[in-house]
Amino acid sequence: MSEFKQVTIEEMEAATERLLETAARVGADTYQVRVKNQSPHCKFGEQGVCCRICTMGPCRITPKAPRGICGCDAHGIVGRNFVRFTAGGGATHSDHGREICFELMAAKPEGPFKVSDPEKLLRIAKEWDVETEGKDIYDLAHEMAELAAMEYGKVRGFQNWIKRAPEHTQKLWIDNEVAPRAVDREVSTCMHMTHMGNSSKAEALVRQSLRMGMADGWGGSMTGTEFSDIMFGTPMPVDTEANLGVMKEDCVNIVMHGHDPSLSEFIVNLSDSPEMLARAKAVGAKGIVVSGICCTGNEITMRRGIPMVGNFLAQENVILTGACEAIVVDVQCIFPALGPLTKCFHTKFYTTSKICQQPMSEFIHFTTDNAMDVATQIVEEAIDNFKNRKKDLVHIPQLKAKATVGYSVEAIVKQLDTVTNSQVDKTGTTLPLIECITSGVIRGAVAMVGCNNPKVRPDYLHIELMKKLIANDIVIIASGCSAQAAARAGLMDKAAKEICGAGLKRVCELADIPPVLHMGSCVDISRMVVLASELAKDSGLNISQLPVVGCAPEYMSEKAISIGNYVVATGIETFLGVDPYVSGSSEVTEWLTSGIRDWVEAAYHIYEDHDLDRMTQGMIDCIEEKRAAIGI
Ligand code: BF8
Ligand code: SF4
Repeated sequence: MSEFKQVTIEEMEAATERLLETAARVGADTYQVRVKNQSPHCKFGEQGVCCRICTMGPCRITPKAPRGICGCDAHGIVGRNFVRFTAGGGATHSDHGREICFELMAAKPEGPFKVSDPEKLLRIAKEWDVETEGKDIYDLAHEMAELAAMEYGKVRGFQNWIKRAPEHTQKLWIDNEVAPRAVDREVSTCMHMTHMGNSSKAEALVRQSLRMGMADGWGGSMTGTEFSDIMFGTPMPVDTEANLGVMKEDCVNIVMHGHDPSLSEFIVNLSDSPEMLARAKAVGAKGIVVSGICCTGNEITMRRGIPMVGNFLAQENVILTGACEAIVVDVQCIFPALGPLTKCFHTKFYTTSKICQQPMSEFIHFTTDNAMDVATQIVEEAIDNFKNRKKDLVHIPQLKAKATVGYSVEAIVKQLDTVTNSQVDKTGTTLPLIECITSGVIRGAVAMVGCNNPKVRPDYLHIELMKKLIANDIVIIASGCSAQAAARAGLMDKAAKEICGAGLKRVCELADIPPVLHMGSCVDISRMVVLASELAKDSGLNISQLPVVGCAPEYMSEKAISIGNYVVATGIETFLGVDPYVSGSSEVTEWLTSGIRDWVEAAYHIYEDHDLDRMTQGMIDCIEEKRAAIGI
């Protein structure tokens, strides 16, 4: 095993500073400049007490003006804003999942969309009581994709996936009216409830926010995850690298950004082809490097070992290297700054989805009918663009860390099978992990998720929280930009066991895993709630009794709040390092941080000051309290 090499936050910040010098040279605008221009932020907006739901407003709540023109108070305004924030996130994740269903409907044995994991397809068909006997696998795939898409608009009943949760949890959801109905219906209900003159009661608004989040996590996101696995393969451990140094100066660099794994899969395949390599050599490049940012990056690293060049706030840095021939985006988390920024360099900026159309980009509509043509055009044009580099602008910071990624629930269970040495057959279960937890070798687990955010020192909380937690024998499962922060810092290197507590270090050695497990993209947080459900079923405990917490220390997006709502509603205490614009209402805050515990056995912990030590201690205390409560 090689020696552990961490990449520090200071090294990453120094690299960014160097790239900002290039930005200044070419007169480019960057987020660091725009943060200054936007500061200080509007206090009404920050507290969530501004309403512009009707044209009698906008109304802003102050001590002198405690009600809007219609009479709505701060609790109603904050609550309505929170519902709409959640609906934005839930709709976004879920629509991504729907797109995956349409792609699976177009799958054919000859490709390009194929069934890569027929075993998973059969397993889900059985779960959904669909007859599989004697059916062609592609016929079954089309039937299942159709059924999954119908879930978005089903007239009656709850999302199919909730049957995966322990019965106790399902009952809580149904009894407390947070069990998710059709995804589209929950989005509509959010918009209807928050129209002028409808709900203004904090309790009702918080309840609908949870149900909306549930339709995401136990609906659209789970569909996105599971059906992507069927099409592109269920992730298994694979070695890769992370940070800006994965780009190579003597190669054509193509960066994939966004969330949908489809186009990037084809681009990865093509970039390995002899024809494209020959084309690259012909323009003087040694090869082609495809790397990823944000959740598209997570999807292709988990399945293909493609390196992660950065996360959300690194998207401008990639272009500032001067060595990016093409940045190819699909949907979500794409800075509208990329258009103007790429124009300062030779970089081509491709938008490919009608959902994400941006000025100063080249729009090539990617569909199931033209998938390979689009991928070919982009790779060829990127290669041909190599010669247009402005050589004096090229600077790739030499920061790079090793990572092992690909820990789907299936991969974790398989990995655990290798360490089972007891008489009882525990194959295919989470029991070995439960034993590590009950014996105290591992104290518990934290699910670290979400974005980075200039309001917080970017990536600092992700990385430093994880380091402190693993030093305290707490294993981390991570996804989204949090996972990429960990990978860039080296925490997904198996050698990172060196900075773990003795117990976790031992487990990492025995199971041959890093202490921070990459579970995928943000829609893959659905994997985390499935894992929690499996742990609960295998241990006989309720999810809320497990020494497991969730944490989004630096999040910025509506999607993250939708996630927070389903994680908490699943029974997992959830720590936020940024206030979701609810501080303006004591009632909404009280419901979120305490009241909802009566419905779902968990609540939020909001750390508006995003203090590292307080957050670390808060999570450790929560885990230890849960251990004490079950007598371990
Ligand atoms: O869905 S963590 S910045 S990339 S929203 Fe976006 Fe946030 Fe990153 Fe993935 Ni998730
Ligand atoms: Fe103002 Fe009420 Fe209209 Fe909101 S709904 S803008 S609070 S009048």
